[in-house]
Amino acid sequence: MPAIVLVGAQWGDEGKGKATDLLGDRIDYVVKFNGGNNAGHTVVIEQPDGSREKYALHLLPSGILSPGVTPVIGNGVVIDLSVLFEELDGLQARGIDTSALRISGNAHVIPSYNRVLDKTIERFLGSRKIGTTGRGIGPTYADKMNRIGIRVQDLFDESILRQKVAAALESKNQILVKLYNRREMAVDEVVDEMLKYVDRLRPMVTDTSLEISEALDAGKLVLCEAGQATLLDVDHGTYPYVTSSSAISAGACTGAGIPPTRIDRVIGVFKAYTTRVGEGPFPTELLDDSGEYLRKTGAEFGVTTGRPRRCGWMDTVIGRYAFRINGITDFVLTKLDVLSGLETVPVCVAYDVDGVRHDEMPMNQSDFHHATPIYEELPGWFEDISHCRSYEELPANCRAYVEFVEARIGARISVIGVGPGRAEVIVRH
Ligand code: 2SA
Ligand code: GDP
Ligand code: MG
Repeated sequence: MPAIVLVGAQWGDEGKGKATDLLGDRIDYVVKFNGGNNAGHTVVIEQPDGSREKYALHLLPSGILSPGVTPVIGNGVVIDLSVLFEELDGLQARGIDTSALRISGNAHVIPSYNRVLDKTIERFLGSRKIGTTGRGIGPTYADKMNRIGIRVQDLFDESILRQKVAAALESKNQILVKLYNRREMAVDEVVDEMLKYVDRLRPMVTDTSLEISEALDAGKLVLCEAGQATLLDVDHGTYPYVTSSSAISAGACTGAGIPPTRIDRVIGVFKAYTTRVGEGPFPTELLDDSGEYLRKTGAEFGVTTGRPRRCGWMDTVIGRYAFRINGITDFVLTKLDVLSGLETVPVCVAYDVDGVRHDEMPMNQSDFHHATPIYEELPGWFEDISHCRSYEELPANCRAYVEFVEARIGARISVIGVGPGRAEVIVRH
């Protein structure tokens, strides 16, 4: 059985959590392959009594909420151990069975000094800051590349763990104390914090790459779920305003340990407008009342940090780029309901960069910073579409919007979100 990869097609918060949850009853494994607790995925589940249960997942894959799904934290993830157990305890307290969770022994652990460094570096960068979530993500991936990272498997040999932490602290303390005037950290304090979790962690740790491969051989359906999104990818995003991991579909290969030949479907989650948290270029950003309208109507605030998200119109240049870079086979278009009530809906179809039209993403960072959107204005619709469950029920202008976006991106939109709830979707294909 082939694997499916699900990615964010913009700057994150497209509704990947909900999209994963929708596939919950069809998949056997859900694998988180990049990022850590910088992610914030919301899943809203309608209850039989009409109430709604809302879950916010950070480190755990969203598929953990579906009974019968085996959740996996792959080798490409960076793990804050205290968050891991806090999140597990929180779900267990709400009656979710988390006992099937598997964690790769090759995943890296976020040591306390990297949380301190992430926040300190951002403060020192001042106006040049990235706008990180402050969770220690960047410094931990940097340590991985520098070969001074601490992996989950290191926790099971205290003497090796001490040696590795001591080696890392040689340079970390120089940076903390000499560069940033912070206090020195001791090996014991770092090691003791990690060892607190060893007994609970041990039974969850396996060779996840092997287990996923065996599951695929046995005909199981595996969904690899990306954190963050295409334009936050460390290679293909708006560098340096990116996260530090591979958030595109190819990241599933390295971050889950599966070969590309195993993947045959890539689902791209795309919001009907655009948002971004943190710094960096954003051509269709609206700094006026329309931006405020989208933020309020779409409840655009960070799930992890609570930061207000920057909002702007749909950008199909980005959509085409995400389609190409990820090899997207199907798009899930979310939050279409948020656009109800607008006289016209502008859609960005190309950029003007210093007088030159660009139909594709400009190659140079500074060109992207100067890109001004070229819009086409589509007629809006006023009906509340949250009760629509079939494509035909959508107002004609709303369908015209979907089909216009489809044509500009060059890919089919298979699922449309018309509300945050599990049931608030239209499945077209
Ligand atoms: P980091 O912390 O090193 O990964 O930050 C680097 C950039 O990546 C962005 N980033 C995100 N963008 C959107 N959503 C994310 N998750 C949370 C959410 C964000 C929140 O779901 O709302 O609560 O603020 C996420 N995680 C990282 C980040 O803004 C930086 O631009
Ligand atoms: P993720 O990081 O991609 O999983 O997305 P987030 O959970 O950070 O943000 C998406 C937000 O949109 C959440 O609050 C979801 O509950 C909500 N959402 C998802 N799909 C829809 C939709 O179709 N309509 C509306 N109104 N909200 C949605
Ligand atoms: Mg999010």
